[in-house]
This record gives sequence, C-alpha cells and structure tokens, in this order.
Amino acid sequence: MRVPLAALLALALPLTAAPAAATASASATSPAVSLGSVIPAPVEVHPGGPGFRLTAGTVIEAPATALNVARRLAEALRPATGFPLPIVAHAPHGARVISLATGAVGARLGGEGYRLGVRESEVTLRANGNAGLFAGVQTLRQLLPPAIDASTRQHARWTVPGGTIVDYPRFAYRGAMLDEARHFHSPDEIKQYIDEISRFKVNYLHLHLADDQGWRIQIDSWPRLTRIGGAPGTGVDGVGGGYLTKAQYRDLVRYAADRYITIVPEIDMPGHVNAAQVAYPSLTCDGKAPPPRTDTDVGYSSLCIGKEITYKFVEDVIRELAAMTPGPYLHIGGDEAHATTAADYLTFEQRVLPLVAKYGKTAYGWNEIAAAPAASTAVAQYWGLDTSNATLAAAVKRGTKVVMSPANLAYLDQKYNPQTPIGLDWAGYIEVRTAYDWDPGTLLSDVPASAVLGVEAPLWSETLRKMDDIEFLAFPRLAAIAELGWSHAHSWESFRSRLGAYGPRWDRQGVDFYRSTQIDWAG
Ligand code: TNX
Repeated sequence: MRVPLAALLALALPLTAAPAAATASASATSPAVSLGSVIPAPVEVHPGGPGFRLTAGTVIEAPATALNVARRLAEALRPATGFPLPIVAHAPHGARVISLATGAVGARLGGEGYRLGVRESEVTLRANGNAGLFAGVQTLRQLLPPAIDASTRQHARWTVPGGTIVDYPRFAYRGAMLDEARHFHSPDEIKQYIDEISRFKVNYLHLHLADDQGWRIQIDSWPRLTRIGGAPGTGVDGVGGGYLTKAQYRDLVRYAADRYITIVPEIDMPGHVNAAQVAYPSLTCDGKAPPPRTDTDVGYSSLCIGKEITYKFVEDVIRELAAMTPGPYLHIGGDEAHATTAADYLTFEQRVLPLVAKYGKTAYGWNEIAAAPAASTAVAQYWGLDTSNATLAAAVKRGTKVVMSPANLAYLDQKYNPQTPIGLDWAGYIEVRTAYDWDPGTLLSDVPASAVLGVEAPLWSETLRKMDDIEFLAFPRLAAIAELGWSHAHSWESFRSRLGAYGPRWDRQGVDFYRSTQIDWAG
C-alpha cells in the first residue's frame, strides 16, 4: 500500500481544529475538517482544544432511551471505519467514548437542538430529546472525514476537530416532497431518499400519493383505486406503475420516524383526480369513465362537487389515511382545480377541510385552499412565483399557517439550466444560488415570518424514473433549502464553500449529484 507523501505529512499535524493550511495539505485519505464545515450551518461554533480521534477501541455510550439514535450513529460509522463501535450503557473507565444523553439542556435548544462537545478524550452529545440527539449525530458525521473505500481505510485518521457546537433550528417544519403519482418510486427508493435528506436535518417527508395518472396508496374501502390506478403502465408516458400497500406505507412511516422524519401523505383533490375517476366512474358528474391519462397536462379533472358519493369517497380516504399516519398533517392538495368552478371549489373545501380535523389531523393543502374560510385552522403550502399573495395573506390574518415552497426557488423538479437533461422549466431555471438566496420568513411581503412554519422542497416526478434522477435534481439544491429551514444565519459565500467541501461525501455515498459550476467542488 503506497501512501501519498501529503497524507503522511497530514498525519503528523496536530489534531486541533483544522487550520486552513491543514485542510489544503490533507490528501483524500485524511482530510481535516473544520468544526464549522457543516450543512445546515450551526448556530454557534466554538473551535478549540485538541480533537477526538476515533479508534478501534472507541465505544458509543447511550442510555436505553437513546438506543435508536446510538444505532443510527453506529450504522453510519461502522462501515466507513471498520471499527466495532459497540453501544454500551456505561463506558469502561478510560475508554475513548462518544457519549449520548438526554436531559434538560435548556429551553433554547427546544426539541431538535443539541450541544456537541469535542475533547481529546470524548465526544459528548446532549439534547432535550432524541430528535435533538439525531440532529447532533448528523453534525458529528460531517465532522469526520468523508468515508473512504476499504483499500485505503487503514490509513485514515478518523478525527473530529475540538470545540463546541450549540445548535437548534430556525423553523419547525423542514420538508421534502416526493411525487409518487407521476412515476412510482419503490419503498426502497423512498427509504434511500429518507436517508439522504435526513443528513440535512429535514424532518418532514411529504408523499404526493395520487394524481391524474395514478393512485399509489392502498385504500381498502375503494380497492379499484390501486388495482386500476396502480397497475403497470400508469406512470407518465405509460412507464412504471405500482402502489404502496398499507403494510409498506406503515413500514415507511416507521423507517422515517426512526430518523426523526414525519411522513405527510397527500391525496390531491378536487382536481388531479383522473386516476380515481378511471377506477370509479361514479366519481364523475356524468358517471362515465374518462380515458386513463399518462400525459403531463394538469387542471382538466375534477370531483363532482354536487354528488354525495364524492364526500363518501373523500371521507373514506381521509379516514383510512389518518388511521395509518401518526404525524399531525394530512395534505388534501387543492391546487390547479381549473376544471372546478370557484363556487364549487369553496363548497368542496368548506366541507372537506373539517373532515381532516374530524379524523384528528391538521389539514394541509396547496395555497389555493386559503380562499376557503375553513382554512383558518389549516396549513397552506405556498407554491406561487410572486412575492405577495392577497388571498393567502387574508387567510393568515384568520390563523392559517404557511409552508414556503415557491416554485421558482424551491422546486427541485425545475431544471438547473437549459442544458439540464431532465426536469421541467415552467417556473424558471433554478441554479444552486437561486435555490439558496432567499428568505422563507420574508419572501411574501404580506405574510409575517411568525405565520411561516417552515420550508419544503417539492420534487415532482414527471421526468424522473430512477433513483439517479431523484438524486441529480435533489442534490445539491435540497441541501440549500434545508439550510434555509434550519440555519438562522444566511451567507452564500459560506454555504458555497461548505457545499464544495461536502461534494466528496456524496461521491463516496454514490449519490448522483449535480456538479454546479457555481461551486468549487473538493476532489
Ligand atoms: C404544478 S405545483 C403542479 C404539479 C406539477 C408541477 C410540475 C402544484 C401544486 N402542482 O401538478 O407536477 O407543477 O412542476
């Protein structure tokens, strides 16, 4: 095994918070990471003192109540380091330890904040609860060198720079959305996406489960929805198809919860319902089945607002979805209902928004729902291109909360530039800087920051067929949106340099990210 000279020199460097020169001279086998080089940027970073070196003798100490987080940490570090990293309740005296514990660490840290201390002898991670510990684990992972392959593993120095980080989120809601309807992505692909977004402290995954092309979630009381709407060939261009069984959905909910991510299911209505009407022609006004559609038009279908069976259908779906969803939100779409009259739209929303509350959930919908008075207790997801919205602003005065997903800034399905091989471009091109350079709290001039729950990055899947497609459009922009949701400070230059340093991690994880020319990617 030949070790490059630069690597040997880097090994001789002291293990303090990495000075810039150390970073530059470190080879790929032992890059020194600086304490602040974390995405999303932490609130407080205090470098200082000798760092911690992970060795074959390191143990992870955690109480039984934090075992889940300890397992996530061990799972992340064992394959990369080859170290056993046993999880113990009490570290033996003198052991090098990564210690996790929950307790009262201050109201300022809330449910998701954490305090990370790195000394020569130990790493201590403290939080009010496990969600905070998990967030701290994501930070700790980024403070270790990017994982390397097994052939060079033994030469790596698994060091964490010394110092303290105190961190907590700006917004409570930091989401990603995946469209399962236009192209179905398998449970394993969704899990992979969950893993990839959880690294950036995203805490909600919204699944768009039905649209004109297909229906992707089992509903027992209306079985033809998936039998017909989830059949092979129901993806855009007749490609793919499929649906989640209830067991698969519940398994995803658990998998996400183990990573402190809450699933938000969406059934879009009263528009975007062609697949449901193909399966059940009684849901159209004339009772005739429309043709199945696998093109990408929008705004042509509508539930029949005057028919009672419409509300039986909607209530059954909401009841079954609510029963398998422990999270607080149930998304009922409401966008682009161009085939529904404005009066019918109001009638429908006034009746359906309260149904979500009837089954114990907070109603969530695209910002068009704000037109209905019943939306005062709902969350509206803003997807417009403007910097003010009178209808939404009026609803906010009545109590509506807002999640920000402006299509020209936060839509992950939009192309980066005219050459981007996949994606759409109706909202404009979204380069990394465009995705980063805005403020979810102040973008809408007529909506106060106090009404903004957070931010979400939707990924519509008209042009996405495989995992690589998801990754290529999501990364790096998802990291930018996640930072807008988590970090209190905002600096493009800082983000740009941390993102450049992050690139090798995606490379080594095999994540097919977009190498934007706006970023100086580390090798
Ligand atoms: C608009 S944004 C839609 C979706 C499409 C998307 C494509 C929104 C609430 N509706 O139906 O998939 O554009 O970018």
